Amino acid sequence: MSYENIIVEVHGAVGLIRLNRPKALNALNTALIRELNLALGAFSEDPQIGALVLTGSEKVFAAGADIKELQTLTYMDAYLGDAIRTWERLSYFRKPAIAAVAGFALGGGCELAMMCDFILAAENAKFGQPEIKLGILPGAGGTQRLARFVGKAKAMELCLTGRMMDAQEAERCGLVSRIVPSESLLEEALRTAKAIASMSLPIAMQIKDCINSAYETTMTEGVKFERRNFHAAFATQDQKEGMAAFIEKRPAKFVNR
Ligand code: CO8
Repeated sequence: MSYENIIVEVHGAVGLIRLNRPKALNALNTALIRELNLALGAFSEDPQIGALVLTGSEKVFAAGADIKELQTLTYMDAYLGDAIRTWERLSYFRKPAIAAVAGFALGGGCELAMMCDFILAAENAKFGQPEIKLGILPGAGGTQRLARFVGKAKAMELCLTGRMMDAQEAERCGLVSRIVPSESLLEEALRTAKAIASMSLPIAMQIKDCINSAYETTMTEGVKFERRNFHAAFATQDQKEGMAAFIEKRPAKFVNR
């Protein structure tokens, strides 16, 4: 499969997708999102793939939705075409997904990064939801996910002013899990994804489901959901192997990998 707006690579058990529209600062247009969804579908179905890294270039993750494409959108186009529906595919990707963000992650770019399970940021990363400056609002989950990541006060401030925050501030407020030196961002993201991909895939998927349910449900229901998943772990060969390996003082070799 050849792509024009993304670059797709496989690194062992890790699928890597690079957003690649350098002249438009990786602005996200319909064609790019279509390709991204195709690549996600392929990695989803590929049993060799245990984790995903989504990245941009060293200068920009993505400067948001393609404003030139959106400029002429009418309400009827947006409503009847259910604009943005297709942007959500990443949030349904069931395997662990890491966003490796260098440079700008703005608007839809920040929203795409937040659809991943966690964000690793290069020192030069800059995050923001500047839609208000264009006379629109975040439309791919930005108001909802940002508020859950960083809390109401900062989400309000960022979305209402459209200002950018740097990597340090993003780490302090919980938007990113770690800051990595810019020159080693991709290497570190791949190393982290490979470590995750070496674990039991069904267990990693259950962990992802459980943590995500913490944002969708009550504590009591969430704990119950976790317990059911915990019980189910004992039906896997990977639990037998993981515990046997610990007791025999050897590295685990998970079956579902
Ligand atoms: N869309 C289209 N083109 C863009 C975008 C964009 N979002 N961002 C940059 N570009 C283009 C510029 O037009 C320019 O093209 P050209 O060379 O042809 O003039 C080129 O990329 C380089 O950009 P700049 O010259 O502006 O580069 P700077 O380094 O000076 O500035 C910035 C970098 C600060 C990132 C600046 O480009 C900028 O502010 N970009 C817009 C950021 C923005 O407002 N993003 C939000 C977009 S709206 C959105 O994301 C809504 C999401 C909801 C989903 C909707 C789906 C239907």
